[in-house]
Amino acid sequence: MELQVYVDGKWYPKSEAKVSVFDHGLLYGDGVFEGIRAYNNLIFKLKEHLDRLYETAHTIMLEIPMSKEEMTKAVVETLQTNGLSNAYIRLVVTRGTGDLGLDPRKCKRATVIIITDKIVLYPDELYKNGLEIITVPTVRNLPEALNPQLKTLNYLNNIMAKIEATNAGYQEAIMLNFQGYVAECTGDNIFLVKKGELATPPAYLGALKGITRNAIIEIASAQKLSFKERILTRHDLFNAEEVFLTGTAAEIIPAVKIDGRVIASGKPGQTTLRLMKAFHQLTKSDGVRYKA
Ligand code: PXG
Repeated sequence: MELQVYVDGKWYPKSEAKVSVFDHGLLYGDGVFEGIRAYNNLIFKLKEHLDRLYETAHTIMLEIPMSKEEMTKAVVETLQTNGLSNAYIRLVVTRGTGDLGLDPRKCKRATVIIITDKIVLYPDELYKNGLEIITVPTVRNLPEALNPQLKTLNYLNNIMAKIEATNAGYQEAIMLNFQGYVAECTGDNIFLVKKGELATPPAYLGALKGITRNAIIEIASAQKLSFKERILTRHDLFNAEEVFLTGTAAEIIPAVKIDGRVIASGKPGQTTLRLMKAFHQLTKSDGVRYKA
């Protein structure tokens, strides 16, 4: 059976799930989204993802036409319909169908889409040996223009950076903020370890408050690993003992070479490996269960 996609209260086969060409999500990138994962019938950090979705919607004054409880139920039912025990969940809420003008008041009702699909995993080799990444010219959006803490459908800033990385032969890019400080990657947050201390840039300097980022900060605290949010420069990354990226898709992935500089030994570090293990443990136990 074809995968079923939820659109506004009904399920459609993947090939028939559609929105209007007048949907402002398409015309203007006017909408919000989340990327979530389910591990062994548990939806990881669903509450945190829904909180971020609804907060972003609140800021852009987009009314999601269902409560968080109704959204939870719809996500659960979509996973059950598709019989997926391990899944990538894409929740999208667009401004809805309007006219060709910008005015969101013309869109009478937001469109809610829930896609659940098999997860495409990065090759094992990258987790074992680490990624090589580069800094790209495109800087992260200014918080005063389009705050990177908003997870909106306007992802061109990140896509530009991704293109620059792939053109240069790399899979992921470091994005600096307008001041030249390290912000984040195109779809991941970034951490370093130096003198036994874990650090990541504060979100207000131009990063998404990643849910994986937050999980790592909590694990670090439980493990009595010292942690600070602080300003980071490329120099700090080049001279770190360990660097790794975090995100729902990638989970935790070591970075071993940045802009041609080998990071420490050039191999994933002990702290990174320890955090990876604890994170995998957490995904096995933490989450909203949707199947016995
Ligand atoms: N920063 C940005 C800009 C992101 O888009 C993260 C950090 C990590 O956040 P979470 O909450 O997932 O730990 C993201 C996550 C992909 C993909 O295919 C990634 C994201 C969104 C869409 C696709 O890698 N974002």
